Amino acid sequence: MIDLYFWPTPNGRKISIMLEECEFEYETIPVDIGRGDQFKPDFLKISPNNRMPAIVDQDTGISVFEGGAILMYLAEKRGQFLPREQDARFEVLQWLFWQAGGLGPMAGQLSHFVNYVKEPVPYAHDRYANEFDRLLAVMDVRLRDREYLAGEYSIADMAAFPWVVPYKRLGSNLDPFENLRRWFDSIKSRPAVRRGIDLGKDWRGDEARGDAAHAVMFGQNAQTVMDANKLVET
Ligand SMILES: N[C@@H](CCC(=O)N[C@@H](CS)C(=O)NCC(=O)O)C(=O)O
Repeated sequence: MIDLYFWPTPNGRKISIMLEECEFEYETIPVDIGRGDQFKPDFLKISPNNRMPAIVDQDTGISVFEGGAILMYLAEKRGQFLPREQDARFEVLQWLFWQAGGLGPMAGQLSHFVNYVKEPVPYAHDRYANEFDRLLAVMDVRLRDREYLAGEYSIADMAAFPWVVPYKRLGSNLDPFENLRRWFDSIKSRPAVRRGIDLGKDWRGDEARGDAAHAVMFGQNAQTVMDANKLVET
């Protein structure tokens, strides 16, 4: 049994998709990031970066935070979606790290300047919009001669897909990217992906719209971390 610490955002959905693909038994523990659940002492012990997703594997007692590490853990536990052979494994890992270090952060910042900023900041918006589109083009080129990012369907695809899902809301367009569109439609049609994407879709609430939620999510600094960790037993 896996405990999934989750909120329905692209980073959370990477893991709900993987759990569904692997047919793991799991229990979902909501981490309402607009209400400050990410600062609760019990959660910080599992996820010291005060971010979800995180998991606890009840079978081993191991806890893991960071989406990429969680995907690797689950893939190794199940023996699926991350090949053992070195060349195939590193095909997957390089695209997994590409997502974690590029597509996710750039799309996340673009989302901030599209959805949450109080005063428009055109320079920042354009910087991240161009970067998001550049990364979509990188995927499109990669997918010219292969069905999935690393050949076979893998955790690299599961990591990238939820960050392509909001492309319209982010002001982008898949029309110039024929190969990416094919990849996107193929992943979207997988029943496990649909179940993973739908998890918690009714509980989003106003976490990013109200001023209180905005302050929790975007008013964080070093002091926030120091204060929250005073309550964490070591
Ligand atoms: N690099 C992390 C990013 C996780 C992340 O940024 N999660 C966001 C939601 S998408 C979060 O928990 N935010 C809480 C906050 O901003 O306080 C991963 O891939 O798991």
